[in-house]
Amino acid sequence: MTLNDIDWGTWKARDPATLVFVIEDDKVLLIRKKRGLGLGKINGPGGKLDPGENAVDCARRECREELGIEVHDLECLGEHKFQFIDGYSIHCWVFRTYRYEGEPVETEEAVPLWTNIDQIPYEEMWEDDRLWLPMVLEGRSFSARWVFDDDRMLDHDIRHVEQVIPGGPRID
Ligand code: 6U4
Repeated sequence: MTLNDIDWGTWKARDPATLVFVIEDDKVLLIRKKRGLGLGKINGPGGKLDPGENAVDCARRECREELGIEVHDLECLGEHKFQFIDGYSIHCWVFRTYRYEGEPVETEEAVPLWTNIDQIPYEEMWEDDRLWLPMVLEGRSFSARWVFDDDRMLDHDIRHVEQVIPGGPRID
């Protein structure tokens, strides 16, 4: 299955979701996921939107639930359309911020990992992350589409865009 097998004009994800990258000095706050999709992998905090919730509110809630921090001034820099060959799909908005309150703590969902920006452990992350996380860290906006078979990337494209509008309230 490739990108061309999908009708992107009518594509709608099963789950809208978020990812957040908090930056402080030369470090970025990553997590080791303890449950859910990507269990065991390293990623940014984030997760699926709750009913009625918009992407910014979801991003803030997930940082609170997964790490016990309050994030502010979220800048939406990227948009991912993930299509899995089993039919599942995620539309994920990616945020960056330099402002947060509290100290990240381990929770039932995640272990916090302050990571040097030049030592990101891509080998322990989703296969796509090395292709777009550098853009987030540099503040370059993008829109990307991906086809995955479980956690194996089959096809993708990434475009630079002027602006990314975060998703509105989840209505399903
Ligand atoms: P629950 O149901 O509460 O345990 P939740 O934390 O809402 O789960 P989950 O575990 O379904 O979310 O995972 C969704 C997260 O996975 C989103 O933050 C996006 C992330 N994700 C999925 N595929 C990814 C991929 N290929 N690359 C990536 N993140 C991905 O970097």
